[in-house]
Amino acid sequence: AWTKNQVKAFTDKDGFEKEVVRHVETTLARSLFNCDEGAAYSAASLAFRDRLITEWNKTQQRQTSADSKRVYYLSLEFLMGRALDNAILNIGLKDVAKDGLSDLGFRIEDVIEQEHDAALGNGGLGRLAACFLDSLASLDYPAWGYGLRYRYGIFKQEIINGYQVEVPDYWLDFNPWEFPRHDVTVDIQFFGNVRKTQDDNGKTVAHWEGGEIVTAVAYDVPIPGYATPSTNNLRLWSSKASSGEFDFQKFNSGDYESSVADQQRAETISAVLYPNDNLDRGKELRLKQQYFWVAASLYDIVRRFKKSKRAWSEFSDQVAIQLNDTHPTLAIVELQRILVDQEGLEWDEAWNIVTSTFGYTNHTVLPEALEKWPVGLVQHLLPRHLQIIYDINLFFLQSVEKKFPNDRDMLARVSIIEESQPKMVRMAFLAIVGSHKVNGVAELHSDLIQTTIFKDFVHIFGADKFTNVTNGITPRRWLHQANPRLSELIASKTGGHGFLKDLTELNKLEQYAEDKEFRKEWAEIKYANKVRLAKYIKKTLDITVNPSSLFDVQVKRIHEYKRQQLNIFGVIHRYLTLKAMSAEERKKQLPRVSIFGGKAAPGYWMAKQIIHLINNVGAVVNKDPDIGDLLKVVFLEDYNVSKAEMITPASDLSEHISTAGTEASGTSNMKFVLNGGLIIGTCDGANIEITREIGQENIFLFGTLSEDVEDLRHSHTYGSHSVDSDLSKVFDTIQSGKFGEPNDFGAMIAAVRDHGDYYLVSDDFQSYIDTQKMVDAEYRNQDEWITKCIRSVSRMGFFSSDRCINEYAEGIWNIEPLVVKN
Ligand code: 26Q
Repeated sequence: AWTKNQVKAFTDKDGFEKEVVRHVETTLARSLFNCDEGAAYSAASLAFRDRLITEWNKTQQRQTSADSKRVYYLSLEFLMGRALDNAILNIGLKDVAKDGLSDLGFRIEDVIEQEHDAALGNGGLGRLAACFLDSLASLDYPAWGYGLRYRYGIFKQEIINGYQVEVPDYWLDFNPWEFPRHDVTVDIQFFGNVRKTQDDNGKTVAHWEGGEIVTAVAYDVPIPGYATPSTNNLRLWSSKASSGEFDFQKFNSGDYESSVADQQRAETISAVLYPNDNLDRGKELRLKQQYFWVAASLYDIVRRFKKSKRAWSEFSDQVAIQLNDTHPTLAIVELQRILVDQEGLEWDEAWNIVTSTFGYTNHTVLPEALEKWPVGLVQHLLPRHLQIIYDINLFFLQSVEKKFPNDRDMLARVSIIEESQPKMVRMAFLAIVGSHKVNGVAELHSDLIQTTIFKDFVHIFGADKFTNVTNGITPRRWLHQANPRLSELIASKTGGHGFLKDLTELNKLEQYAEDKEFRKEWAEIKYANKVRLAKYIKKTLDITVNPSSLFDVQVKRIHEYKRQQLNIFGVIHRYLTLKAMSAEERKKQLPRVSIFGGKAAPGYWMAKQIIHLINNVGAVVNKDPDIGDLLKVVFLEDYNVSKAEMITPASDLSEHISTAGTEASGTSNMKFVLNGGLIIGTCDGANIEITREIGQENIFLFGTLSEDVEDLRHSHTYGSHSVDSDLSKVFDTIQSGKFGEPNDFGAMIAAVRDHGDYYLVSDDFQSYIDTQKMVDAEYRNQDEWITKCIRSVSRMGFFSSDRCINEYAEGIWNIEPLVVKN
């Protein structure tokens, strides 16, 4: 019920207040007298949402009349976090909102805090999608995001007796940021059979018939660009029972109960986000989610294209579709089906359109994360799609055979169908064959996929099909919003907030790296951010930490490859070292707070053991009177985007210590450096490029190089694997029962000592400890330390998601910004 005329876009405090009051009194039907912070949040959000929708409408009209090419970003995850502060800042009305809310009796910080995170993602991949949406809008690209509207996002984590407990995240209670579009629906078919007929020209036509129908309903979320009126759309699909013939028949025959059951089964599809990060668990419902979302999105995209009345041959001039990992790979098959079965195009013509439309981004080389689906399951759920997959594979293998005659091994290796028991569809191979570009997310990662898991495909398609686009982060959320004081300080020295639009302007800071006064202001802001985190730790965990200590942070999903176990073993080693010292010696040591946070996938037992150990170590260390401030160990509950916004600016040192070659890129490494923290890390993912940009003197690198990992692993299996002696002492202490029931951690120790140490914890332990010693030494020289931080920030321009999106736009999508004329 909004039209252009109804909503007056406010520009000042009075206009904003009027809108807030109007929403409190009418939309929320409350009186101003019982307007609490929650209601103030809702009303302020509705006021800003209305404003965004006005611009959203204009943006869509502009794109339609310009008839420009659009990019569609298909992602099963969008880890958006909070929307209100972001909308206020991107529109540029922080002062208006602040003063307006203050007039109404509220502090803006408290109002912003009311918002529940939109947590429709697991970790890096989902947050990357959210950063990309921000950049696409900020750079005026015509772009849509397509995802699923999960009723439950990633679970809420509670720590009870040191263990992770998962609590459902019901977040849709009241969400002012979405617009239900009950008129935008798509019926999605599952199961059924394929019947083939001949048309008048003797051509075979496939008819997919029967099965069941589930309806997709669109929910639109406006995405504001920063300092531009461009407002893009994120369309999320929600599932509901179809109101078509099937249901009516049941009602009419009095089968009310089974009709209700149908409804619940339909709603199950968009009920919950799978909480696995970098792990594929082949559940039928997950495949249903994928097809449901892909089919609805493609229907929408094709519908929009058809309105333009262009020829099919122009499809990829108008449409680019990016696949965020293999999760939307069925889109390739679905578009081929639409073109061949429904639009009557010849196979080859259709396939040319398909392959010139799609791009595929790979986010992992971990074998356990590469998606595969049993052929039988695909056959049952999507019978026509399996036929098309077989045909795609047949034509592909024929072309391979032509190019590499008599290489049967090659054919078996690259086949989209794995000839295992049961047979499996290899989604990554399907995504490669159906796309015109395949990219990794950091240089090392892109090199690795081209030389290992996708090597054969480089030979088949040529190296040009494969490329790198190093990840980036949006400086709007991760600097301006998360660290407003630092953003202001930078603005005061670089001539305004231009760096938020062109992050390379940060290089103007370099001249102040050794400026005494500037360093002082810089240090004060870091200290204030640490005080805020210390207060939060006190409030939530009742642990007192000294903000003058070195804050050492590792926050990310808990995974063996990310090696939180290496970190906690290092903490135990530090504790033992401190305990062994005389009181005199201890006084000379540098106080440190080790801060952990992150969720374990509910079914990932070892990751949960790691959380348990961290908490148990904290319980012992934090109350040891010999230790005091010298070491505190903190596990922050329920790490999410809004907590990251508080934690990131408070770090002195953050840890990015994955086994070399396992972390595709990492993006929190970029966030921490951008916020004036240094990092300790391995030569992995984007750490390598961060080092190149900021200088190796400004980063603490350690550990095995990726090219040596395989040999080292091999030597563990076939040689004698001796565990580092300091690490052995750590194990002995754990097994003495110092940190609780030693059996609890037996498997964690055995993984290193007895089962081949796949992640090379033992190999890297000594260099990790030595590097941490260097950190201590360097932190003592605060002037030097801050200089390093300033220099690093000044050289971080490359890691803006704006740069990243421009690379996709030019190298993969072939789209241009739609410039807004005033
Ligand atoms: C697959 C099949 C079934 C169920 C779940 C999944 C699944 C879900 C999520 C597989 C993988 C993911 C997430 C992967 C991910 O977050 N990867 C990270 O992507 C970041 C952005 O590119 C990188 O910075 C990280 O290095 C990478 O780990």
